[in-house]
Amino acid sequence: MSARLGIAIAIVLVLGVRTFGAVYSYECDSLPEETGWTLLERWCEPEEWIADGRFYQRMQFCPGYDPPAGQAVFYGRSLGSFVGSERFFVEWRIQTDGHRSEIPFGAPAVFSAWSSGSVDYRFAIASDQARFVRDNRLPIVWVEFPPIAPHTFRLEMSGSDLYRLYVDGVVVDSGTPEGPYPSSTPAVNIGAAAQFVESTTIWDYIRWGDIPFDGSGDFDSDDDIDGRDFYFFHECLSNHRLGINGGPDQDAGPGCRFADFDDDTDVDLLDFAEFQLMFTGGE
Ligand SMILES: [Ca+2]
Ligand SMILES: [Ca+2]
Ligand SMILES: [Ca+2]
Repeated sequence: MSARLGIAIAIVLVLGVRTFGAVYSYECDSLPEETGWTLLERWCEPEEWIADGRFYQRMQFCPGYDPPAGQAVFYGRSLGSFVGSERFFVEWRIQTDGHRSEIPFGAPAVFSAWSSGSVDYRFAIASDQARFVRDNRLPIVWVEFPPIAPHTFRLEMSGSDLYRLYVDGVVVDSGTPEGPYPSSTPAVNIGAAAQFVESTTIWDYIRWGDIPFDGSGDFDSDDDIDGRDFYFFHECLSNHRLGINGGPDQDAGPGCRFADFDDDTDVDLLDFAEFQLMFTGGE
């Protein structure tokens, strides 16, 4: 590793990675309210904590209340600064042991990119199934996946032309959106709740912003390749998760196309060599 990259890693560790360039990133190394999220609802004092760069939400029943009235917490954050983005993504990595029978009740885990207009992308996520709703007038999309493992959800939007949903690197739904997004006072809400079954949900990260150009090395689309980009490049190089792997001859997944300099879908040491050549170290 070059001295410049060694320095870059140190910079990233200090910065902790927040809003920069055209990307926002919550890496779940502190509680949401400590990083600018707004508490929307907290019912019956559930336990929440941070461990190993992950945000835990333990949802239990509420003493004195019969189900369905378990604990719940929801947070929100504006997407206002991204209105007009032509190539927008939201990506989050989540694990929950919550039961799928909770989904009709808006539990066990929820993620929504919503607005005051007609365009919403709303998810209820259980251990082995997720429900994806864009509009109550449109068909519900159900997604199945292996239980109680971290899963990577990624939604890409191109203006009014296309939305595409990936789970663990595989396209599970796509089509023409009802309009461009982010638009009409957009925001992201996240949270967890227990209605009839208790659960623990673990968030690893939540990110959104302009989709970086393929093979650019510039994750945050700010026209340089620096330590901030390296944080995400290194993740792509060393990834080992369901359907998304770093290293030679592995598909590194849609979130890592920016790191694939030679356009062969993997992120390996050949890509790393190119990243080092392109590294500018600017801020
Ligand atoms: Ca994390
Ligand atoms: Ca950059
Ligand atoms: Ca490659």
